[in-house]
Amino acid sequence: MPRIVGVVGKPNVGKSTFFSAATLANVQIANYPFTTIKPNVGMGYVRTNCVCREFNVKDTPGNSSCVDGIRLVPVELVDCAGLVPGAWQGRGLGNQFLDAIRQADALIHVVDAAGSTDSEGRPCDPGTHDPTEDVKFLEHELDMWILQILKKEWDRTVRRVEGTKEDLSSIIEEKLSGLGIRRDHIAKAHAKTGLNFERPTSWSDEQLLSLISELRRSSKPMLIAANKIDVPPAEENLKSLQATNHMVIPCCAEAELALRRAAEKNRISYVPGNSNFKITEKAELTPDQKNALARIKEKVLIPLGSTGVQDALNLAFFKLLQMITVYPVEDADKLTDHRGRILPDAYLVPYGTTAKEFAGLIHSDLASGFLYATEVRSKMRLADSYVLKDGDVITIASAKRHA
Ligand SMILES: Nc1nc2c(ncn2[C@@H]2O[C@H](COP(=O)(O)OP(=O)(O)OP(=O)(O)O)[C@@H](O)[C@H]2O)c(=O)[nH]1
Ligand SMILES: [Mg+2]
Repeated sequence: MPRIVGVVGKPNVGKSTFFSAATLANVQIANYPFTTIKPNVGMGYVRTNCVCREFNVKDTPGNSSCVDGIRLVPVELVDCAGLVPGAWQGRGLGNQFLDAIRQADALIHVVDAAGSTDSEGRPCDPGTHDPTEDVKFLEHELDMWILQILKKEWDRTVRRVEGTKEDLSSIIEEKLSGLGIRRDHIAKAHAKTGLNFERPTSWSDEQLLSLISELRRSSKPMLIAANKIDVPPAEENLKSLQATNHMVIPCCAEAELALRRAAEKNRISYVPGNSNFKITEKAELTPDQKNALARIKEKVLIPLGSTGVQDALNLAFFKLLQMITVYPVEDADKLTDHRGRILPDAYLVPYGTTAKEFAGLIHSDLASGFLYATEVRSKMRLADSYVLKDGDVITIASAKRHA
């Protein structure tokens, strides 16, 4: 199952700018709240060191691309409508926001680190709004949303559970499956809170809320993109944002968008996530364009090492979702598929995926006829239950061949 990351936050913080920089999709961006109404879904990329350098081959990627030994693997992103306090009760574009978030497996919370927008996303003087409030508020909104759904007929349900010894986890799963909350999330939250699932009538309101917060943390893990870092008070706010116990990535979505657009027009060469770019020799830049690029270098790339957008995407998939990159090939010596392409595909799979499960992700026939898999480096045969490692290059022997 491909994983989806949601770009979330209050209005006017730069979510669509971030999304557009990551996907190069043309979406509406403007300095007022509720610019985005319908969620935008698009394809971005995570970057990882390609194994082509280690094997010393020139690869011919199919499902991904490879630039200077860096594999860019496609991932799905959703740009959500802005969330305002009370969204769980339908305030603002609450319903659109929450609907989009159902499908998300992890969240990049874009925060206006400069504090230049109030809690509803209206522009205010930089430094006058405390961005840590936005972090607390978003989590509260999500918790209230989950609580509202779980609470429906809760009292009756829990009494029944105790009477009939039904499994409470299954009931919670049924109630919350529409929010993307699965069995493993419930098990994690259960273990974390230590609540007695056989006696839910004994839980206090606080205990129920603590379960909900844990369900949210496990089903929608979140990191913070501290955006508008180019606006002076933003850097001062980083420490307090870090104190909220989230990964915080300083970010300038606007700079990333400018660099990606300039690269698209061949004015510069730039690999997303790099700490530098190069102006193309034949590029005819206007003085304004030159100045803008120089400013990005001086204000963002040199002090921060990158614009932060790619770092946020990578951390969302590799750390929050614990994805790894695996390269399936058919010929272990040539590292090719049946069409002769070298290291054609890079698959992102969650850590814990076994060799046989991986076969099933490529093609169901490969899994049903699964004989064995080998790891190309060691040439060792792997058991069905072998847990794949990041950077594994795998061949799969199957009694059935897929087309
Ligand atoms: N200074 C600065 N401004 C930015 C940055 N990123 C976005 N902006 C500006 O912030 C404003 C809002 O950007 P959007 O991307 O439309 O914000 P949004 O969060 O999608 O807003 P809604 O769709 O209304 O929820 C625009 O004027 C952007 O140009 C940044 O990194 N630095
Ligand atoms: Mg938007």
